[in-house]
Amino acid sequence: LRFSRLLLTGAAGGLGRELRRRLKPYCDTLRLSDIADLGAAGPGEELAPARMEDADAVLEMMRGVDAVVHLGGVSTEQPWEPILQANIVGVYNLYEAARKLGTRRIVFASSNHVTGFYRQDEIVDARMPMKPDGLYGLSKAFGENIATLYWERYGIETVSLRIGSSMPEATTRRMLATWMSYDDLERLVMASLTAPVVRHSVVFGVSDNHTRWYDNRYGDHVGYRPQDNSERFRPAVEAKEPVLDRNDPATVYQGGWFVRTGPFDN
Ligand code: 15L
Repeated sequence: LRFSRLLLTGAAGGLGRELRRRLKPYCDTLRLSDIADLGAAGPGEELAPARMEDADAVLEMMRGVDAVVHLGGVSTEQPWEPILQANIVGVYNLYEAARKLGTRRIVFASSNHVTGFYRQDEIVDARMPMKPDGLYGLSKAFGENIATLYWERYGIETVSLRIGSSMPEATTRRMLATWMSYDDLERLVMASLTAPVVRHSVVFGVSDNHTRWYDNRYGDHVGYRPQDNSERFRPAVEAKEPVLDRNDPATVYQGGWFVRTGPFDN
């Protein structure tokens, strides 16, 4: 066992439910947080539900953990207020708690939407300027920037995972490039938790797909080596989407439909 106590936030969400069972073997105690129902604590689990915008609750949630896998917060394009609270105030509260408690490492679920306004015929690496494709991507850009600040000032390490589309199957043309299997997700999170030195590193979270938009050279030291490939879904995807509208922004840009979601009337 590498960790005595690991915290997983967003543990009731799509990726959280997967990682809940996959991370347990690597720690004595897996602490789980979410605002949605987490069910009962299993063996070696403990529940610590907290609203990310509640600084006191976040501090308690973080007390005594070796490291954090932070998936909590809003995971889609939404109006400003929920994004501000969960993803901006919430991530500030997370890093402040890490500073006060001396938490060593955070694995931050960032998103491909930090760079969603690059085109699908461009290759993006972690040093290219961010081009968020909406308020959600903007909030993840904030999360990556606060990670840099807290590394430089306080020595708290972060690996920001610019996750593509981590789902059971690739079901669209876009997902042939953005898909990451759950097995590769586990590989990515474990590499991020265990790499000896990461400072603040940015890794694109995709499988070893033939269609490629991302260049992970600046995150290779983290040691993530994807082993799956979306190619086996291609025949079904091409049958379902034989022709794409090349004038549709969702086809032009890496962020897909996120680039044309909203604006919202708050
Ligand atoms: C994300 O960041 C979302 O959290 C996820 O639900 C997917 O929509 C994914 O991006 C994607 O771009 O496919």
